Amino acid sequence: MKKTLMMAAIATVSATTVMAEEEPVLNVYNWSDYIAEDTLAKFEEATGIKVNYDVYDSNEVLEAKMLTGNSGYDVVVPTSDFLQRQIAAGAYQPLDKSLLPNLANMDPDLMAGAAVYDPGNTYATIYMWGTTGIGYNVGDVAERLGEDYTVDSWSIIFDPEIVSKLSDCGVTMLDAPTEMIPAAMNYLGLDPRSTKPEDIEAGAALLEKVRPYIKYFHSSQYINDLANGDVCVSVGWSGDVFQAQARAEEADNGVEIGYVIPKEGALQWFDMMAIPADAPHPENAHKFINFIMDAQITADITNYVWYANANKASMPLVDVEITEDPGIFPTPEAKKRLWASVVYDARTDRLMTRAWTRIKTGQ
Ligand code: SPD
Repeated sequence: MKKTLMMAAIATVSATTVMAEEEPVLNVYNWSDYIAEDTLAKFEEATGIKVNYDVYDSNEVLEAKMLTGNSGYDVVVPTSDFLQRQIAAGAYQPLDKSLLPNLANMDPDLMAGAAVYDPGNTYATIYMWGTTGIGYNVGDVAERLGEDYTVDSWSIIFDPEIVSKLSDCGVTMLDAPTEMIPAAMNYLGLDPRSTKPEDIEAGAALLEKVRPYIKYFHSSQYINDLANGDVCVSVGWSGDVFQAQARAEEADNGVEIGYVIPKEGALQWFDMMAIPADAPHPENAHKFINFIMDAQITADITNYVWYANANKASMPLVDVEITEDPGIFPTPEAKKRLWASVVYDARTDRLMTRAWTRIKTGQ
């Protein structure tokens, strides 16, 4: 055998050996409140692979780990705009699509939307998607703004006259600068996708104006707080607000929670499953991603976490109260008012982060 051929043969054998030797362990890092109760147990039972599962509630936290490397995670779930930046930094390995037959279940239109951030869907597939809108306590808002008041506008957050009347029952915002500042820009009639420093500063100035009426900035605490009646208005992620609604119903505590995609529009985002470049168990990672894309498994997750999925084959298995809820699957009319997240360059990112610190600390 020629030397090069022999080397290639050895490489193939050792690669096969490495694959065969992968320990039955998988380290997953996902958003909090984002999986069905039995998903991991079902995966473990089906594959014999033990899952270590950690959670986060911020893209910035995940990004810091991905850009540092050596996270030890095998599957992570960045939002599409952050994913694009992390792909450019070499943080992920391309998916081996031959190991993902369930990709056939995915909705081609939604995957094309995600491909804007990851051409060819090379590095990631959609986990769930949603919108960033307003969760509110129906009774508390009616008490303060009147029975006839309709919650349908960002003015409930961004108009000082209105939000000041709600601050006693608790108004909260996501701790997510790249979502809150564009929402404020949009309310001002500016392009929420603009990266012009003056537009970003205008959005930040509006946030500073309403800052005195905001109880806290946090991206997961509001679920329980809304459900328990401890806060009354939260800028939140669609499914999380619906989970608050479900928890309140379950507790039978008299709290009624609504979710609205404001008439001025809202952010639509995709959360993507990806495998870090240095994942210790890439073969198990592929098994997990393929398992999640099973129609029944995805439907079970959507039915539990109230987030829209991009798995066309799962739709008949998703509860009708979910598929027909316009807060979860927006109507074609509402879809026209959604904007897609922007991938910010380092300069704009710094500008946003600095403005955000100023807004949060009130300095
Ligand atoms: N509890 C799950 C929250 C998922 C939120 N995804 C982040 C979207 C960022 N735009």
